[in-house]
Amino acid sequence: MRILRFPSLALVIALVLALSLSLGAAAKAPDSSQQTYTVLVGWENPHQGIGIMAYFPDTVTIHVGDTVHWVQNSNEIHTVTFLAGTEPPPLLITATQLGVPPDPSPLLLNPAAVDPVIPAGGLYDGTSFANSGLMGREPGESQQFDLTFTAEGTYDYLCLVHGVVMSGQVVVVGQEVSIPSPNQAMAQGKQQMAEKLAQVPAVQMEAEMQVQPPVMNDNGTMTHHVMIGYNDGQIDLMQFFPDKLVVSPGDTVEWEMSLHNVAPHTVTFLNGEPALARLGEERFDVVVTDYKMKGIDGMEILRKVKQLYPETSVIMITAFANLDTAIEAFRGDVHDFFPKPVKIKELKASIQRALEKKQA
Ligand SMILES: [Cu+2]
Repeated sequence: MRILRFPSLALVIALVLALSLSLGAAAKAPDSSQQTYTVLVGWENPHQGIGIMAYFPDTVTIHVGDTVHWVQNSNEIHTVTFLAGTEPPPLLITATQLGVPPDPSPLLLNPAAVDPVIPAGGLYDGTSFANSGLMGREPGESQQFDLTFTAEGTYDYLCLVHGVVMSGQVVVVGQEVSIPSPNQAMAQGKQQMAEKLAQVPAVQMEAEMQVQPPVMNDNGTMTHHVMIGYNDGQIDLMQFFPDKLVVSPGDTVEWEMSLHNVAPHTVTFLNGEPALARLGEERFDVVVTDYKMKGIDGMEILRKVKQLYPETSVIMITAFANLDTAIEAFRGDVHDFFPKPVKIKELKASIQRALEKKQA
């Protein structure tokens, strides 16, 4: 069966080729006039926990026959979805609705929202639902999405993860209309990005002002408040406010989701044990560990890393810095050793050196 398909496929290709050759000769506009416009999907600084939920540029004007090429530009997941008049499918769906057991998770990603729906040949005339599927940087998520527009019109799209806050538009005009080049359109996108980034400090301050002050309890202990996440339209701060808190034994810390928040978050304390388990699963270039942790100590992590991957650099941080701990650590071939409080700049520089050493 399979062998039979080849000659027929070859015939189809030959026919298509002949057809396009004859069309090419007859048509006025050659294929080279078809352009590809790139649109960046989202923006993110994962180190600072800042994300921008927007397409850059948010509106792109193209000629009929041009292609729009969306490129994933953040770790945060997004979609590029043309609803064409249909209702947006919810991103999450209950296991019961999907007819699967509610274990281990009662909430699942909705296939109707996260599975790609690509029109035949990537040719889109704006009349049907089209979806990039889940774009992201995890395995199984797509990094790019392309559509070639075949009809004049204005086509709105949005991200099913972030809703209408994150929306864009493709304006398709006839060949006779003069429009910005792909480079000019990208420059516009970069300009929009710079404008959004300039708003981040103000949003950061807005968020910090919403944190509840600590409260003194009857027994003399304190209750501290930490706000989780903050979102101001397209600017999303994936941070804890404050991100560092000094408390006394007996104090309580209450974490609360910000009312201005769109993304799900967790509050998770990692002790050494999960880290040790992960060391067995994959190789890391650099491991940063505390010297003393609940459950396991940093020396044990250091030994395990060196035993499994002698080339991995280990950086140790400790509040119990004295000569003995330092000697013990350096004997165990630690790359660097920092007493607390750690200056982040120094830690970054140390990680950088460790990475360079590895590449050398
Ligand atoms: Cu999004």
